[in-house]
Amino acid sequence: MKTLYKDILQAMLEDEKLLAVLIDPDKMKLDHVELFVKKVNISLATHIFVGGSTVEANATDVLVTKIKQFTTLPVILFPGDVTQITNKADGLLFLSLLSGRNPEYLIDKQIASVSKLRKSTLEIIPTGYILIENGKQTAVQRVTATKPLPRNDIQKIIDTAKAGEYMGKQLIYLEAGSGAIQPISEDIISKVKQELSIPLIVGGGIKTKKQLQLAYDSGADLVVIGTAFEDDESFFNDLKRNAIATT
Ligand code: 1GP
Repeated sequence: MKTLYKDILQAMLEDEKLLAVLIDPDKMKLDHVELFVKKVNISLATHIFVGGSTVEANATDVLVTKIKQFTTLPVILFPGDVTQITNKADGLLFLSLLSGRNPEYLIDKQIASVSKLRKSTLEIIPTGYILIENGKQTAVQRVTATKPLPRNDIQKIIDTAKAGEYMGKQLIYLEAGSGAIQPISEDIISKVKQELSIPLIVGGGIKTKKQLQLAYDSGADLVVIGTAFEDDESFFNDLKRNAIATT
């Protein structure tokens, strides 16, 4: 049963906040997966996302197989490329980079993925992916050869997100870029959220519990965190399942 999207939508309607831990196959050592995923299991995380900008072919398949041995959390692919699609995951963010003007990332790679997806059992979730300027060049920017939307052009950001919804995207993902110095601002999150009736994902540069809470308070339905866990796994201690509920 494909209920990933239904569950995200339901969480949004009930104002239950979601957290995805992003695992980059390029950075995660296979012999560390068990320990890492066990920490994820006892944290507030509700999802595991797997993906990266540059990943060796097959690495995602091997990694997802291993992750699935140690968790019952849904594993969703957040692919940087067609080679990162594996049927071992539960779902796939079918991304279209709406902030950029590179047809490769708007439609060509999506077409190239169809032969793989046609046979797969993955739940495919159409997602409008919007990169916002963050003061330094990000991997997404470099790999996709696109410009992010200027962070001070809030109307353009809102209209891009809304256009995504009109196009039929089921999720909008506001991305500051992996390891961003500044996460997406509260102002941008809240203004985009006000216009959308679909769930809003926010990621990039969130490193503290306070920043996580601010993103939620501003209207993020699902927050993605990767680098902060890669840099310091003790961050999981701040995000133990019962810790935030009492604050
Ligand atoms: C990157 O939004 C994700 O695509 C997560 O970013 O690695 O900075 O947490 P961080």
